[in-house]
Amino acid sequence: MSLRSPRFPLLQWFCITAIVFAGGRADGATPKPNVLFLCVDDMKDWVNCLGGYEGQVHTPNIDRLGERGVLFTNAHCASPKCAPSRAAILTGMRPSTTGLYDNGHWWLPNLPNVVTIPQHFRNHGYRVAGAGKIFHHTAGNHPPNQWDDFRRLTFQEDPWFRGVKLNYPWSKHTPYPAGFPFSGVKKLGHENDWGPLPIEDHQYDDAVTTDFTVDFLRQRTGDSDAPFFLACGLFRPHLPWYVPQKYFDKYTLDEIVLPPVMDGDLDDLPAAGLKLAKDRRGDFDTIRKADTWKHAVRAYLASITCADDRLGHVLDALDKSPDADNTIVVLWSDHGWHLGEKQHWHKSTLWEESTRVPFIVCAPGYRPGTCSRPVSLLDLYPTLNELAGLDSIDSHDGKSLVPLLRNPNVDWNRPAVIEYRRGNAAVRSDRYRFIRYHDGGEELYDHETDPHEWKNLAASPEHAAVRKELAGWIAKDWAPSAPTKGAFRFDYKAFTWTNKKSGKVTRGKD
Ligand SMILES: [Ca+2]
Repeated sequence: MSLRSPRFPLLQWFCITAIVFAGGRADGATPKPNVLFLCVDDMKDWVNCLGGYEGQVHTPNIDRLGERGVLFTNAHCASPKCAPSRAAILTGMRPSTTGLYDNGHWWLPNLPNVVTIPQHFRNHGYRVAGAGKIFHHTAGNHPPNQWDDFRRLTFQEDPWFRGVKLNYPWSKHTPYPAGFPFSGVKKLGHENDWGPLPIEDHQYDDAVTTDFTVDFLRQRTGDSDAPFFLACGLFRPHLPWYVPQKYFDKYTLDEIVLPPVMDGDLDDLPAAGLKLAKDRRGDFDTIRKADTWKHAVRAYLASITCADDRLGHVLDALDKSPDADNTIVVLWSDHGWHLGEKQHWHKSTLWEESTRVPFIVCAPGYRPGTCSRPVSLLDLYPTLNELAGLDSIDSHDGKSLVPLLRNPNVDWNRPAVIEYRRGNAAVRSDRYRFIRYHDGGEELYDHETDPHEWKNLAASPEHAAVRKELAGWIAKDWAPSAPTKGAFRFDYKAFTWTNKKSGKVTRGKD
């Protein structure tokens, strides 16, 4: 199968996969489908096939994957921040179930008995490998006992880790390279910087991650291989927006379209909403004062295109491998991003900008299509289980999307629920977004008339029934916040956590 040309090879692919699934292999055994698990970081709906950006964004590879599988156009993260979003996807449980609400939580010492997606596949005889950022990237989030092989990030050439604290105990502090800050905006600091680094393309961490993935696929020889679960987690377009110059060259400043912002948009927000909008606004203020808003948007677009290009290498390698016809491919982003909408910079809000994500499921035997039903990335784990014929897990909060893969227009009365920190949630239905904060503050938006979420209808009597119905989907009980990193002593070489109070040891190595 070629992922490059969408017409004839696709038909061929269906025929082949239909034969594979109907008749099995010559030896009588039904081959398990492989899983290529692709993720990107902080990528909002600004990919061409989702149309979130009002200008031109170059994402030919995500677009071609979207043509091959089911493109979910109303997909949302479980939580709009890296660690809680990824922990929810990979454990199949909402933050309100696990208490993993923020980046300061390690998941394994708090949930020592949980079976994650990679572990579940490993328990079913899969060869499980990964590279890059799958769980949250900081040390301790990719325990070796989850994988047969894992290529971790180093940030070796990336000034980000040269901040106050080291995210990676195995990395070394080195001085900033000449030219830093590359954006020219001094007050933004290391995390918000952008530009090309003075290194070769293949030295960027994401290139190392995709090279690992490509090599894995190239080494596959055919029928005798165990099925694989292969995870490839790209760090871009997460900050800092460091990508090779050629991706910046795809965009000129003249063509950059700034996101639409309405004067007075924040006037009808409750206090908790105002607080989220204001969080880290200083970076946005600095960018505007330096007259670099368009430069920053260009850097974000360049980072999207860079990630897309690297995903293209992986898709090409899959095309050429003996596994091309028997591999489920999924692509997701852990959450979205604000570039000035609602006067906000960064993520960590409950609005569309932070929660809507690219999400594609491409499964052998299922027709391509577009699905506009609201779905959650929490649904990914049960979906993979059903597609691969693995045991389902009762504790999961999501629901298999296989009915939507069969028929993207099937009745689906389940909205997507997004949680951010304890007690704050958004509920996204086909048409509406309802938000309720921990202090009772509420927002309601009608996407049919207000796609930018500018008019809060929470106080509108004619929307009382909608508000009540959507509010019913918010968790009644919220787990207490899990102990944060300070509660444990982590030994990164032995991969053990010792609970400072109880002395209990959790092991991340077999
Ligand atoms: Ca993220």
